[in-house]
Amino acid sequence: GHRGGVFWMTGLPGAGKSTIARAAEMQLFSRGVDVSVLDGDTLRAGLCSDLGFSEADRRENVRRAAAVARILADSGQVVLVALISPTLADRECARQIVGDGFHEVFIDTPRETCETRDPKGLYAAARAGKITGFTGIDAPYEAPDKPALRLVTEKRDPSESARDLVTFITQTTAL
Ligand code: GGZ
Repeated sequence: GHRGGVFWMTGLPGAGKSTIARAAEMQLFSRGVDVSVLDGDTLRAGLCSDLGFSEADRRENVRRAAAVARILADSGQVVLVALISPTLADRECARQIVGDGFHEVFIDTPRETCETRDPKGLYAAARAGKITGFTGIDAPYEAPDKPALRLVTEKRDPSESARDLVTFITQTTAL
């Protein structure tokens, strides 16, 4: 059967993408599922270390992540991609690259909540003008219209959101 798939997790900075992806990875791993996580931090430390946060660089970041995700999914992996991927057009491009087995997952956390969490102090830095072009403050985020799955994270533990994601993954792939 077709075991692989790409679960493309989009959302604002601080929405919980990476945390939920890592928790879901552990839950899938313990079920014996071949799973990998591609997240912005990891990619930008290596494969995408030449890229910044301009529109063009974000587009290229998304394109590379999609190309890698496709290779991994074609080899049978469940791939969790955790990228802001702020524009509808860039996510549409990712969908084209991945082809069948692309599933958009919206990590739906209001900006105010992300800003309150501010795990790395980047919202505060953006408010203070120390960072410009920060998504949610002075760079756009276009929420998905009809995501395959929406995870509302407010008032819920990341491991609960991860469990919902894992349930969705097992329903959509032949695991
Ligand atoms: C958005 C930024 C920016 C700007 C640095 N805008 O919470 P984080 O810190 O660790 O995750 C964010 C990460 C976003 O990288 P992505 O590759 O997911 O972005 S995109 O899909 O748009 O290419 C954030 C940090 O990088 N960061 N500056 N200006 N996020």
